[in-house]
Amino acid sequence: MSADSDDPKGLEPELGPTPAGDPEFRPYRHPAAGWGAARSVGRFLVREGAPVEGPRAIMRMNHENSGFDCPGCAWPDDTKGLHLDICENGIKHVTWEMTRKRVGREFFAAHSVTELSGWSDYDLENQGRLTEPMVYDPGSDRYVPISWKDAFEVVGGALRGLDDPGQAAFYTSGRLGNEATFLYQLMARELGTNNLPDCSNMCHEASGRALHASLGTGKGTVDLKDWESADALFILGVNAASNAPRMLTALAEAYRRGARIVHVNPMVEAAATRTIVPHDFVDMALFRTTRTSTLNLQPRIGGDMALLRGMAKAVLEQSATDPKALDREFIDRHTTGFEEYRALCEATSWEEIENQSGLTRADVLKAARVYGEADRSIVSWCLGLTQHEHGVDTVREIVNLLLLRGNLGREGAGPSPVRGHSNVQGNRTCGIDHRPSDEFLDRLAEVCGIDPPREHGLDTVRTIPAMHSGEVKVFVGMGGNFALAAPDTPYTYAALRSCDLTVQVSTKLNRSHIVHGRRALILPCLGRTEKDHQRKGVQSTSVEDSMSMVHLSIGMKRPASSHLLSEPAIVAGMARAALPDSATPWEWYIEDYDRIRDTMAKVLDGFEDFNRRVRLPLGFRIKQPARELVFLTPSGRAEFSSAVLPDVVPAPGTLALGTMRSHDQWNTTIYSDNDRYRGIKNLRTLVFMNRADMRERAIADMGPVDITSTAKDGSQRSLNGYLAIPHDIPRGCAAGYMPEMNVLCALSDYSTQSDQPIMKHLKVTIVSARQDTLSDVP
Ligand SMILES: Nc1nc2c(c(=O)[nH]1)N[C@H]1C(S)=C(S)[C@@H](COP(=O)(O)OP(=O)(O)OC[C@H]3O[C@@H](n4cnc5c(=O)[nH]c(N)nc54)[C@H](O)[C@@H]3O)O[C@H]1N2
Ligand SMILES: Nc1nc2c(c(=O)[nH]1)N[C@H]1C(S)=C(S)[C@@H](COP(=O)(O)OP(=O)(O)OC[C@H]3O[C@@H](n4cnc5c(=O)[nH]c(N)nc54)[C@H](O)[C@@H]3O)O[C@H]1N2
Ligand SMILES: [Mo]
Repeated sequence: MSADSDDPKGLEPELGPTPAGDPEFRPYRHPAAGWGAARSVGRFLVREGAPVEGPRAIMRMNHENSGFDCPGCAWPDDTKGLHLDICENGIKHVTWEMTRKRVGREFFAAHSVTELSGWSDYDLENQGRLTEPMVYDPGSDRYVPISWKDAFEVVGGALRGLDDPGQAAFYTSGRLGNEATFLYQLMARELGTNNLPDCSNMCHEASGRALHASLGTGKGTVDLKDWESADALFILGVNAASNAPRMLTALAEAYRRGARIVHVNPMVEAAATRTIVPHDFVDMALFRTTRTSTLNLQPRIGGDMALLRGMAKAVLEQSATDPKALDREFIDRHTTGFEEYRALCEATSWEEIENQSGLTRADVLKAARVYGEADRSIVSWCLGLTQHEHGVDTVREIVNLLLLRGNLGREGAGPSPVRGHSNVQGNRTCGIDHRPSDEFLDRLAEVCGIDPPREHGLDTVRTIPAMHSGEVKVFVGMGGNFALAAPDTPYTYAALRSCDLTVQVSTKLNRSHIVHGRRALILPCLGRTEKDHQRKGVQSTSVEDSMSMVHLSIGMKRPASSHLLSEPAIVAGMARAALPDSATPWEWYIEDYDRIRDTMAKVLDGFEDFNRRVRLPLGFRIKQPARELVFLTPSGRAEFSSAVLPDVVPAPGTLALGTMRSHDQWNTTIYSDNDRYRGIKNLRTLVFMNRADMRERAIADMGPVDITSTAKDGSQRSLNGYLAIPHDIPRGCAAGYMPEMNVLCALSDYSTQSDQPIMKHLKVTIVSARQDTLSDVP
């Protein structure tokens, strides 16, 4: 199941037909990005009423020191002063925030919450920006206005009234800037809890834990410069054209300079074909496309670890005759566990590798050859690798492979996870962690004069049953849309509804406002594009991208309403009400965010001289010890792992189903029901299947199907009446959209390695709905 070409001048991507593939399938009518993207953006700007302001704001996006950071993905900003370092989805994201539409008190007066619960998620968000704080009034079943002071008192009163601070949970969605993040965790810890679930618990927890165990720090080690000098790029489990579109530029540039690019994904996504580089005006004008792939491999869902093991095995076999195949000096000087790992690779048979990866040995060897021939390799990955039972082992296998050839701590080489939300990495750096280290807590205690709890707190999957059982009574959501993002939708709804108080700090109306606790608050905040005026003038916040660059983001737009507060100010307001005797100068911090940064500089590693360095062009890079070949592991070395391959082959009659995003959505925010690169229009209730799997089940193209998942504990969940779409995906695999498919994800099905919900590998049966109905007829 591969397609490759070593001919750099080749014009047509050689992508199929493949043994697993579908010879009738040709979805890639458009190259990624380019004019299709431009058209889509144009329509979107008009729809959101921002045809003039939108473009003006976009020109200020991701500019060193003078603009705001794109609130979209966490791909780093261009380092060469690119003037249009933007993408279709970033533009949609910004425009969605800048919409002219408003949800004011009249809206809430006109619609009861019961009525709104019948609205679609699209319709809820599409009402526009929230404008003032609202509180749920059970008598009228409506949200009614409340002053900020009273709203803070509701939160403060509820938190003060708890028997134990562990009865509160503070969720963070990865958009929150560093300064608000720091204050938020300080508030939780001053109250006395580490209950800090975050979206990272569903996202890259596996990457953090794996990199920590292997290299001593939980982040990637490379930056964009390294991407520019790698000889080989391996891209695993990322739909880059939709979810990290600015990566396309890096891929196109890599292709042009002759680098090899290997995509590993059960689905051949648009980024694995060709692109029109959106800021390259000559390309745009001439419709000139650049290839972004030299080899595509389509493993089965969960088959990546076997592929990586096979590549390592091939490198080790090669080393019997070619001493340069391994970097022995690096292995001896910087690593431990090599002999054990070598023995494990030898003991893993090719038959097992083929069976578990779903790839032929010849295909695995092709990837191994690219790796073996490259002096500098980068391996990059996203959710296709992490949201699995064995996500940690798989990411550690990436590191194993890199270590074999010393692909670490030098230019153009290393591990490079693609993070999700624009500041999800910064959230963790600045203290959002339900398992904080003692060193961090010691520094926090010393600098901030608090006595933080040492006991670990609740993560996302543990917060939900705790709310359900009444153990957690107050839920605060700092952004995000917990009700829909979390697994097991009906159970999560029931959990939120069991709370005494739910508080959502948000920019737009969403399901988490409609599915609420006995008491509920909506606290509307400024968006990242908006000017944040405080006593000492206009404030900026900082964010950290996927590659550990920290830089400032300054809003430039007039706020959507004069009643909005900034996120730091909302945290401070809640904290002051909850902690009336607090010694923390909450109000003083809000007057000038430089003061927050001065405190952060004393608490956080790598933030020395924060206020000055964050104002440098492009900001500063947090030092990555592993990059300097300093390993903060127990052995002081990079540690090979030796995990046996998991069995990922679906049981007879079942399929492995992965949930993922369409091109036109941002997590739980759906911009439209289209998925352009996969050739889908106006449909989300679908499941992509291999045509042979469909035939075997007598499912017609676009035929209605019922999907039933079976959890580890044997419980079952179903979605009915979905439409089956034949797609180029290996046999035994299926895919559909989150968040709708969270109905199929059992809360109890989280990885024992990472505690992440297993959102990319559901065990399902799919039957033709018609056939099912017929079988019910006596
Ligand atoms: N426009 C846009 N951008 C986004 C987001 C968004 O919703 N919209 N979300 C942001 C967030 S929070 C995140 S975390 C990232 C998510 O970015 P992605 O990880 O790209 O997100 P998904 O859509 O879940 O896509 C997962 C990809 O993994 C593949 N895959 C599934 N199972 C496997 C497997 O077993 N092995 C391999 N190799 N591949 C597999 C799927 O085919 C798909 O291409 O994007 C961020 N950027
Ligand atoms: N089945 C399945 N489920 C998944 C995933 C999957 O792949 N499959 N992916 C998981 C992943 S990776 C993630 S990250 C989570 C996402 O989980 P979340 O981060 O919780 O969800 P989002 O959809 O990003 O949140 C959207 C809401 O954020 C609010 N918002 C937008 N901008 C701002 C802002 O500037 N400030 C504040 N305070 N609020 C703002 C708006 O009200 C909007 O409605 O979903 C997870 N769920
Ligand atoms: Mo994410």
